[in-house]
Amino acid sequence: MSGRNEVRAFLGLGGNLSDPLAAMAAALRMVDADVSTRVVTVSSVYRTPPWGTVAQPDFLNCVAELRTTLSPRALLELCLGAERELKRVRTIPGGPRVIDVDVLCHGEARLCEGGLELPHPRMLQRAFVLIPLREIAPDLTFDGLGFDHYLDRTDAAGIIVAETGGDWWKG
Ligand code: PH2
Ligand code: MG
Ligand code: MG
Repeated sequence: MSGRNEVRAFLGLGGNLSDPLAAMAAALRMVDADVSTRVVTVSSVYRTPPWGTVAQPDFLNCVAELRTTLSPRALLELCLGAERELKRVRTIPGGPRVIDVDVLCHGEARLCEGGLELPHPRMLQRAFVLIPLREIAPDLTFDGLGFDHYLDRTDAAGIIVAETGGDWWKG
């Protein structure tokens, strides 16, 4: 694929039921298998305390950097397709799940329409996204501010590396 029309995009993955490590690896392989999309860098896997008001098990989380020629909407559909393939069942909002694949950002896209808001509206408040994202893309800024600014305002307590390095998802 020519790199000319490719956009740099980031996904956030997580899960806390069954085997989330296997589910995240399978989801990344599905995304990478799409002809219009390749996974270029994956973070370490982090074990993270549940964020939010639902009492639930710890999560495993990671982020991935992509190159894609898909539109934001088509990339979201690819991610939702991977969730469906992995038999994600939606019960309690924000509650336990086998797999969650969120589009964090898509190039410079800023949009808010029909279930898709970019950059992801809550990513800058969530250490379970910021810590793995800083690991693979420390140069990123949001509204002109880098990771230190946002991480100072989040609670990173209890987040630990569960799988080091970016090759754990390869088959
Ligand atoms: N996802 C949620 C709710 N809370 N907490 C952690 N640690 N990691 C997640 O991925 C997560 C969460 C809903 O998307
Ligand atoms: Mg999510
Ligand atoms: Mg989601």
